Amino acid sequence: ISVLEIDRVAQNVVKSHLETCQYTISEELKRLVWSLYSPEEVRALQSKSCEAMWQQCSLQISNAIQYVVEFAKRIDGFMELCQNDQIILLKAGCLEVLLIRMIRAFNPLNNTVLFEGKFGGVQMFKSLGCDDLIGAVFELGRTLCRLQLSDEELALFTAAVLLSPDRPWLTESKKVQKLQDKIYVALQHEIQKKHSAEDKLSKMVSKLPLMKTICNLHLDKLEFFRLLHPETAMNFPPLYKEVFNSELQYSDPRES
Ligand code: 4D8
Repeated sequence: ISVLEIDRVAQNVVKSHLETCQYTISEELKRLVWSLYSPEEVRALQSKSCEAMWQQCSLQISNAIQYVVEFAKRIDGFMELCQNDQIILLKAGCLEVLLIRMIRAFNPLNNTVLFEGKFGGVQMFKSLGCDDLIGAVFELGRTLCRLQLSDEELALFTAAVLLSPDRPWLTESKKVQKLQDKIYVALQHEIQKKHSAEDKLSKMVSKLPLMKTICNLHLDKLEFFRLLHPETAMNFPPLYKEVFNSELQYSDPRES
């Protein structure tokens, strides 16, 4: 594998990320950091019903997933995988990608995250009744922010996570492995260019288990919520339902 090819991989992935990362102008995000939910607004969010807050969060997640699907489609090689594998990779990886993308919208100085235009802390998610899940998400936000990833590193890391060859039921995991290998080489190369700490990549990879825990916790919470409020869960956004339904069915998140 040549330097030329590594550069091509990096350029494609970074371009795809920048085109699909929602908040393209980081200046815009920096400005938003100053708009915090007021205590009254936080109280209003807290006094929402559990169902209404779940609906609101599933909508936000579903909206963010659309950009992740678009990101995946633009990564060279992804569309050449069989349709079955494309769906498996997206279903398995898109929450992890969202959680990594979250650092762009996370302020570690006051532990707040961007949610519908303003920043707020863990308390604003109180009515979800998922304190452990939210706690873990914010902890991940803090630890990932400490790594101070550049947009290039973020792009390559999310692409590598998406192209994980070890997802269950992949039919061409060798092909996925080859794509991921190239992306990791490009990521290591990018890290070296910036003269960052040598162990930055291993530090990034060491956060993957916490992400997996969060994904499983989210699925558990969703399953429980569905038992308690089946009619609300039925009205969740189609893309959210497709990506996170537990039943193995051949739905295609790229179509929504
Ligand atoms: O760019 O799309 O504006 C989180 C959601 C991020 C969940 C979103 C959320 C993001 C997960 C709302 C609820 C991450 C950005 C905004 C909305 C990802 C929690 C916080 C996107 C990056 C920050 C900024 C609640 C956007 C984890 C769990 C959800 C349940 C349904 C219980």
